[in-house]
Amino acid sequence: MPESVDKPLEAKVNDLTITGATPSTPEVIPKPIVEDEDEDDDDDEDKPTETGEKKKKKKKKSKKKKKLTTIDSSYPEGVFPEGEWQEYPLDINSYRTTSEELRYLDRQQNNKWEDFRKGAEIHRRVRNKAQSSIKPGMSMIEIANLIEDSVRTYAGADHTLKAGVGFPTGLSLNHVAAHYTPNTGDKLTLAKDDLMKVDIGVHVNGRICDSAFTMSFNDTGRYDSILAAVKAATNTGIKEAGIDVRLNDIGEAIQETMESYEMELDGKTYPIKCIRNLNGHNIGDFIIHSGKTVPIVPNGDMTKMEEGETFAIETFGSTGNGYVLPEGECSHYARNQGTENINPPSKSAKELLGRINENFGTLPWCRRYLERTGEEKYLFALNQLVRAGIVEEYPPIVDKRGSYTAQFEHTILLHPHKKEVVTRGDDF
Ligand SMILES: [Co+2]
Repeated sequence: MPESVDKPLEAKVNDLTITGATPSTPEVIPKPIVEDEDEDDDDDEDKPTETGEKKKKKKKKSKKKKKLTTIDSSYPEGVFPEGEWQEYPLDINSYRTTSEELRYLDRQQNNKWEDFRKGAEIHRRVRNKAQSSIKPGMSMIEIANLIEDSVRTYAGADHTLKAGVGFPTGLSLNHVAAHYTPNTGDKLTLAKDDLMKVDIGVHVNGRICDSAFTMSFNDTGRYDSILAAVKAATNTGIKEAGIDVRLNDIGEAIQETMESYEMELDGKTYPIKCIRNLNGHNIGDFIIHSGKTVPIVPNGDMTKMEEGETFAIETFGSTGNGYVLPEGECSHYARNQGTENINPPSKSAKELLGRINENFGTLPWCRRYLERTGEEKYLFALNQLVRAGIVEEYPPIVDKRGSYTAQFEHTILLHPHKKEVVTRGDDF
């Protein structure tokens, strides 16, 4: 989930991050273990959806399907697969790789790392299911439910703040780069030539795994070069990231990789540009965009990454302007930090804020999630909270109509001795 920067980049102090990783030291890349499910099972039998009829039909086809269970039942010891390990890029960091003392210090934080690894394993399994089940013709609501119900089932938590969905599932199509998820009543369906960014958040005790990929259903290779460009750019960002690395330098390396690609579309050649006002970001506990911004073009920010930090490294490529603006109906919202002292402007706004705090805290959420808590007819109160500055809205952000945008994203952990691309899988 990217952060968009509307001000000139020079004025920007903190925000998003994006990275991609090129396995510099290919070690073990965890593969999702899916022995406890079959690929088109429905884990959401307990939740009525608009597709009830279709699902019944599917069930007849695959009688052997087993229900998804919690991720804990696959890892009863509570030890989850590690991500991909990479050594830090700067020479001054070479002592870190072998330091016993640093490894000891890292183990002190093991609970935190295990939470990330658990979320990452849920992420890999959910996206594995998404990649095998999502087909053109499905409604966006159906796709969102498939993903989110799987996350909730694997997390198996009795409260949304313990573990589960970390932010609204991004399902942005074509020139829409990010921050689209369907609201209730949305009739949009996925078409064969759509280019869909699937941005999934999974949190465990507030440790958020933020990772995204792009899906194409066109089998003529139409989108191959933009997909290759963005995947390579994200992997460059991941490879360059590390303790003491300047954020500006990561952006510079990402842009160089991304913009070495071009794409031919219906007889015309387009350069693939970085979307320069979208960024990767620090990830804090329960706070998806925390502190530092990881640019995808050089932006003059000489701030360095530091030991112990966690980042989402994400890049966006586009055949359009390489710049996004807000457009369309809003679905994404989050509490603004530091607004605890502002009084909600009405009784209904106060009650709604209570519901938001109790269910999401500072995690981002969308209208559908609010409705799951039992809220209805909340829009007036919600808009009051937005106008009062207590809640921030994050509308869809779009490049030029007719253009195509793609995204890849991983979450990385800056351990004292090495970095861990915790959400890495065998798919991307
Ligand atoms: Co993100």
